[in-house]
Amino acid sequence: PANSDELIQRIKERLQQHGAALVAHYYTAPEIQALAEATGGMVADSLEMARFGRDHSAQTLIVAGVKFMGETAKILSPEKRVFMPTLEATCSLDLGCPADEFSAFCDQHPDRTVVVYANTSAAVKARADWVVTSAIALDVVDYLDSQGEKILWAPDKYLGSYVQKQTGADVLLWDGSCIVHEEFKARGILDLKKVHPDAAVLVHPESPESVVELADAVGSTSQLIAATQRLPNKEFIVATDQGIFYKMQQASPDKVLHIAPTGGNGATCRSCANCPWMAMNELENLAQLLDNLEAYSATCEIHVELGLAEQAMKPLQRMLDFSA
Ligand code: CIZ
Ligand code: SF4
Repeated sequence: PANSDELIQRIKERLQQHGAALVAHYYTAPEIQALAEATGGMVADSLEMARFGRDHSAQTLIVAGVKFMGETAKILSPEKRVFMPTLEATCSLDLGCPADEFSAFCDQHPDRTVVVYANTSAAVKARADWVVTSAIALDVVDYLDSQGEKILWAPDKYLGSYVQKQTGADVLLWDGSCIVHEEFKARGILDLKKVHPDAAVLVHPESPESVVELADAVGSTSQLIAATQRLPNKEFIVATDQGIFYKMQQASPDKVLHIAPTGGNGATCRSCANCPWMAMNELENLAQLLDNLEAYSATCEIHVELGLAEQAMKPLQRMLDFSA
């Protein structure tokens, strides 16, 4: 088998040959994020990935992340070809919100404005009035509340109830969750804080309420990275996917980062707090894909039916305009 130096070299050459740009999510493996950086691509959250892909001159985008991120990139750039190392990389929030059931739920509540998280399929986005990421969920719902609108929120119930509490809006929740974030335990974080009493706690709002309550800062991936620069603490306990440590440590090289425990006993854990679908993005399958894009079109290329893409673009465009 090829060693990783060979794979990295091969990937770099092939990206150049194809004139392709590699965009990677914060939760992918460090070597994938490093490749995106080294080749003029980008490491970002889902919205910034899609925006970067849209604005980049490359006609071929390679998205290292999970499927909804590839779909969003394709919806924003229908004229570009979008490939992923594997289309099997999905997300428990996307899986837990099938478009037909969701559409029926919306039909039962026609008086509510439908707000969906970015972590959803193109078909679910197409049924929504608004798409939001965790970075702007509070601002958008605050705005809708000020307009007197009642909200139907999907799919993440933890993020939804966080948004409901912060804004005071009338929010009806879909029952979905992230299998990574819902495993963080308040008890474990409190135990770890005894060992690191000066550490600030950073929490992604896909985590359970009891964990959010312990946070010194709650926010999206990019907001949590910024918090390590903004807060004076030298140490942090971080409740989000541990893939984020690559960029977080880069942003704050002199700070000490601890992964928040997912068990109840305060023990740190190396294999947990790591999304199994993000981990499907590997040097091997990335290199294979780039060796022959056409051969992998059936298993790795994102297609979103044109009418569906146009429908999904409307709530996405609303979000882009709102955050502009
Ligand atoms: O948990 C995720 O998958 C996140 C934070 C996605 C994103 O970048 O918005
Ligand atoms: Fe989905 Fe959670 Fe994985 Fe993010 S970390 S892709 S929300 S399962």
